[in-house]
Amino acid sequence: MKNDSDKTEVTEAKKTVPAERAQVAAGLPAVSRRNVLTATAAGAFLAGAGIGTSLSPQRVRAASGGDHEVNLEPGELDPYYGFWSSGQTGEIRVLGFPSMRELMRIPVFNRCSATGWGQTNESLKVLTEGLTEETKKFLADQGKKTYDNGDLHHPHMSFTDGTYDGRYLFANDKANTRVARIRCDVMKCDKILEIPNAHDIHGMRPQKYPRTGYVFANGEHEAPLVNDGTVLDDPSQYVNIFSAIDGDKMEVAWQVMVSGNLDNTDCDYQGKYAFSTSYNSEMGMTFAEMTRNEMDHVVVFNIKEIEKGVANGDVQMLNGVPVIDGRKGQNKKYTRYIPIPNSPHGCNTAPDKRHVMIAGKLSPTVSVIDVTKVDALFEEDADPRSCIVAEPQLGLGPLHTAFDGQGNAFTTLFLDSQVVKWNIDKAIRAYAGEDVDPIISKVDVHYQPGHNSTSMGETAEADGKWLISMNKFSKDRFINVGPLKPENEQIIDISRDEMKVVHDGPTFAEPHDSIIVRADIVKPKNVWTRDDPIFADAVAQAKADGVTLERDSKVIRDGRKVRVYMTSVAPVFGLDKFTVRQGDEVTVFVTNLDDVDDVTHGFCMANYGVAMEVAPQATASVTFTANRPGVHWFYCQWFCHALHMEMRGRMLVEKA
Ligand code: CUK
Ligand code: CUA
Repeated sequence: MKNDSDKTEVTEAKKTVPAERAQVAAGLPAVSRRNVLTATAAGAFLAGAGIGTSLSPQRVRAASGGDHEVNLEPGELDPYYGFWSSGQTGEIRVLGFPSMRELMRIPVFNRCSATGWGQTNESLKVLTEGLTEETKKFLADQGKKTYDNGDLHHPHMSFTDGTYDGRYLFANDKANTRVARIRCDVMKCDKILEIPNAHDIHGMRPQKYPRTGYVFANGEHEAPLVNDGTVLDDPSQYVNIFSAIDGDKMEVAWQVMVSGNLDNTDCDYQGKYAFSTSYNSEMGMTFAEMTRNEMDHVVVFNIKEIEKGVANGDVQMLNGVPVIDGRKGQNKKYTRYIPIPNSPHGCNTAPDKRHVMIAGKLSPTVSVIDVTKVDALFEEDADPRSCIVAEPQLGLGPLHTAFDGQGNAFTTLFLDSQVVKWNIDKAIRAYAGEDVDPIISKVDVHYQPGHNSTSMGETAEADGKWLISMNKFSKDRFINVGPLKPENEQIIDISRDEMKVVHDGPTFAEPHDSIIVRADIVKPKNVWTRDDPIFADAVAQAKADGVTLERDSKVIRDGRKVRVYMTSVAPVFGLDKFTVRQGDEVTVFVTNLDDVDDVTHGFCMANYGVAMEVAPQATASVTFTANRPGVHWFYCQWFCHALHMEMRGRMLVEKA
C-alpha cells in the first residue's frame, strides 16, 4: 500500500451528487417536487451540461432566404463593430460584423506577447493601481505585481440617453473580482478596478439613462463580509455584494449586501432601478442544497433610495466603500426580491424601455418584468410578483434574450440547441388569459447556445437585422483540432419571421457575450496625440531628466538606475547602441515619431524577455535589470519598412 506519510488528505470537500441527477444519468425518470416540465428541464440541463449530449449533426433546417448579405467583398468595410468577450482568455476582441473578421485584440486581464501588455510600465500601472492594498501584498509575497489571469464574460459599451455613446467599453473579471474600462478612441484598457468586499464579479452592465454613470456589477459568490479567516464554515454569516461603480472615476460609489448568489444584471431606461438574477437563494454550499428551492429570485435595486441611504449614512464603511444592507427581510426601501422559478440566469432589458426578461435556465420560462409596475413593489404589503406581466414557456434551458426593436425577443435554449423568436405583446396577452401563442419560430443552432446578441439590441436603437448565437459546443461543425474544440458562433438573419443561420464562426476560449455596435458610433484615432494620459508618466519623467521625447535620444544615469530615451522613425532608432553596467535597472523609453497611419514600431530586447508595441506618436516604456553581461541586440519587432530588419541596435552590458 502506498502512503506518503507527510501528505494529509483533505476529505471535507465531499461532493454530493443530487439524487435527481443520479437518476437522470442512470436513465431513470427524474422525480421531483417541482412540476413535471420544470423537473424535466432541470434534469436534462444537468445531464446535458455534465455528461454532454449527442445531437444529430444534420439538424440544419432550410429556412426561407433572409434579407442581408454576410459576406463582404475584399476591401469592403463592415457596417458594425463587434466587441467580443474572450472568457478565460481575458482579452476583448474587436470584430468586423457581420463578416466576423477579427480586427483587433485588446489585452485586458491577460498578458500580450505582441504589445507588451503586462510588461510595459504604462500597462503595469493600469494592471496594478486599482488593486487593493491587501491584494498587492498577497501578490508581492508571491513575487508578482498583478494577477496573470482573468475571466472576462461581459463587454458592454457606455451609454448616453439610452444608446451607445462610443466612449468606453466596460468588462468584468469573474476570476479576480475586477472591472476594467477600455477607451474606444485608442482601443486600450485605461483602468482596472478591483472591487473590494465582493467576490468574483460576474454580471455587469452600464447605466443606460441618463448616462453611464454607474456600472453595476454582481459579486457572484458569497463569503463573510470581512473575509479574514475569522468566519469560515458558517454560511449563515456569508453575504453577496452588488456594486455600483462610478464609470467616470472608476471608483466604487456604493455597495449593497444581498441574499443569494448574484448572476446577471441589467437596468431600466429611467435611471431608477437595476435588476440582478439570483440563483441559490437557499445560500446552499453543496449542489443539492443550491437547487433545492422551487423559486429563486430577482433582486431589484432602488437606485435613488440607495443613494439617499448612502447620503444619510445608513451604511457601514468597509475598505473605503459605503455598504448598505439590502438583504432579504432587511430594509425594504433599498431592495425587493421578486420570486422567479428556479435558477434564473439572463437579465435583459428590451428596447421598448419597459420590459426586462429574466431567463429561467432550469425552468423553461422567461419571466417578463414591467418596469412601470416596479414602483408599486416598494409599497407596504405589495405582492412582489405583481410586476411580472408574462411568463411564456419557450423551451428547455433558456439562458439569454436579445431583441429586434420591433416587439420581438430572441431567447437561447441551451438544452434544445435552439434560438426561439417570440412576441412580447403576445406573451403578455397570453399571461392575461388570451388564447394566443407568443412563439413565432425556432431555429436550430450548433450547439448549446449561451448568450446571444442582436445588432444594437441592448439599446433603444435595436435595428432588427442580425443575431449572433454564441454556442458553447462546436462538436462536428469544423475539422477536428483535437480534444479541445473551439466554440461556435452563428450569425442568424432575423429580418423575417423565419430565422436563418447564415454563418458559422469558430472562436477560442470562451466568448460568453458580445455587443454589436453600429460603426458610425465608434470613432477611433489613427495616431496617438502627444498629450495622451496613458504615457503621461513617461513624459513627466523625461521632463525631469531634461529630455524632450520628440527630439532627444540619450541615456541618463541616476545611481543604479539608467533611463534610455530614444526616438523611432522608420527604419531607425535614435540610438544604435547604449552601454549599461551589469545589475543596473534599465528603463527604455521609445517615442515613435512617425505620424503616418499604421506605421507601428516595436522594441524587443533579445534574450531579455522584453518586448513592446509603439504605435504612431506614442511613447512606451519598459523596465528590466541588466543582469546579463555582453552584447545584446534590440530590434524593431513590428514590420514597419523595407529596411525593418535593419532597425536594430546594441545594448552593451559591462561586467560587474
Ligand atoms: S454568463 Cu456565460 S453564457 Cu457569464 Cu453571461 Cu450566460
Ligand atoms: Cu520599425 Cu520595424
